[in-house]
Amino acid sequence: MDLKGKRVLVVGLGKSGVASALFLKAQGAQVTVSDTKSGDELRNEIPVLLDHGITVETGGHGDRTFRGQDLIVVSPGVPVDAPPLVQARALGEAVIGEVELAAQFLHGPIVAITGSNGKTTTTTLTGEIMTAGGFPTLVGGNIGTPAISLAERAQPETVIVLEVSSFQLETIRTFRPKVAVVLNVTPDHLDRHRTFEVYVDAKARIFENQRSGKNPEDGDFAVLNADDPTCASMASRTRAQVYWFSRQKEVQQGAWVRDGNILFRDAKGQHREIMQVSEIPLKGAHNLENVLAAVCAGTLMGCAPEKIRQAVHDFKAVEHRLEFVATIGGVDYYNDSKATNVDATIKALESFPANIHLILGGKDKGSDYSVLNDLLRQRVKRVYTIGAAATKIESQIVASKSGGPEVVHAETLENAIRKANSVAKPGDVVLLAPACASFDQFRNYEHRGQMFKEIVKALTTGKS
Ligand code: UMA
Repeated sequence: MDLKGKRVLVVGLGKSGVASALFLKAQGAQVTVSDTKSGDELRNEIPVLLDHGITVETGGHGDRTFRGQDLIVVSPGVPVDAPPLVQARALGEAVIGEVELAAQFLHGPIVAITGSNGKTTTTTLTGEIMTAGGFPTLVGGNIGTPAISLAERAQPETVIVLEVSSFQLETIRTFRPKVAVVLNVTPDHLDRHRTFEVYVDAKARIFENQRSGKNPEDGDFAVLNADDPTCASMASRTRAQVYWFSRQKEVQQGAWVRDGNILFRDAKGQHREIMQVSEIPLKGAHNLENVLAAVCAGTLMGCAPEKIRQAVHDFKAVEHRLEFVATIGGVDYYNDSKATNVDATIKALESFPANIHLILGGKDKGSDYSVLNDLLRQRVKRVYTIGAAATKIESQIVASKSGGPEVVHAETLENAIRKANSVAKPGDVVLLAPACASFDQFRNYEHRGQMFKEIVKALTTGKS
């Protein structure tokens, strides 16, 4: 892609937009950036762009800004059906996402990881496995480092491990992972995708440009969760060789568990032992799935079993994913702020047998919270609702008089933590696994998790 002298519009001025605009400018393009936020809200981002000679439009997307562009690069948070984009496409203008832009400039093999939950843990772990295996490796994507920001540092032999979201996959064209991993697919982002089918279709685009290759070694690989029915049904949507992972059954090709051991079987039917399940330092069955997926990706990329074992063994939980924060008066506090959908909350609840004080709520994404009811009955002592979704959650979860937990309308995170702290008994767990996005009360899920940790740590100091 030759960008010299081309007129390029970047839509959205978050992390992806800033990184794309600076990259495009460095490639010699004439760059304009457009964002719906006001200039004041974007006061931190604007100066660096102006310094680089980039034109900035704030406070809305002007019709005329979108006309006559050679290329439009959209940020993942911008809906594909936003009116100016629909109009631009109708006029024949090229509209791509930031990940597609990156794909044009990242020449090394890409390991792309998607799924409704577990993406960040699996991406980070796969990056560490590749590094332990001696491969030059860069990690980025939805994890928080825009893929385009890796382009400058990436050499042709660099392995690029990317977390990719359904939003990012919606705007690809040529993006072609050597290894495409789909961890699981459960309802999420229905406020944007409208239906589960549209969401699944977006995820399945990870396979769109994969190739079969004459010999098994030349082609691409798809790694799928054999225990997740939607994920398993995606096998028919790739030309790549399919490898499976399963925590429940033996697989023909891929990674599975036998007698507490993780095994990997290759295309020739030969299997080898990778490590024992008991050596995994992460809590929860979902993390075993994440490890199995990373074992597949690492092995398919050529990492030796002992290097994989070492990387898994040394792995620490990623921040905001079932992260242990503190024990106060015998009560354990866990931050799972990244549990931004109902399925992630289910996985968090499954990680603790009982006595949970659960903080739920935030910005609703069109979710059905009633699917939490069985686990709420079995494992949760009290629910504390916060944020904009509180009333909807309260109307859908089972009431205490019907065998459910007591529900406390706490409104804010701080209030919820303090109320939980005042009643929790030694052996209880206070868990932030909110099943919602954070944008009603926080900048993002990291901000929410950070606040959780700060408030909990203040309790420690208050008590000592
Ligand atoms: N904006 C517009 N017009 C619109 C909509 C938004 O101008 O119609 C502007 C907003 O005013 C804002 C900017 O776009 O200034 C935000 O863009 P963005 O939402 O794409 O945010 P980025 O900072 O670029 O972050 C994005 C991902 N965010 C989303 O997909 C919502 C980040 O994933 C990702 O880490 C980053 O790119 C780098 O790749 C976050 C996320 O929440 C973690 N992802 C979702 C998830 O994991 O569930 C998909």
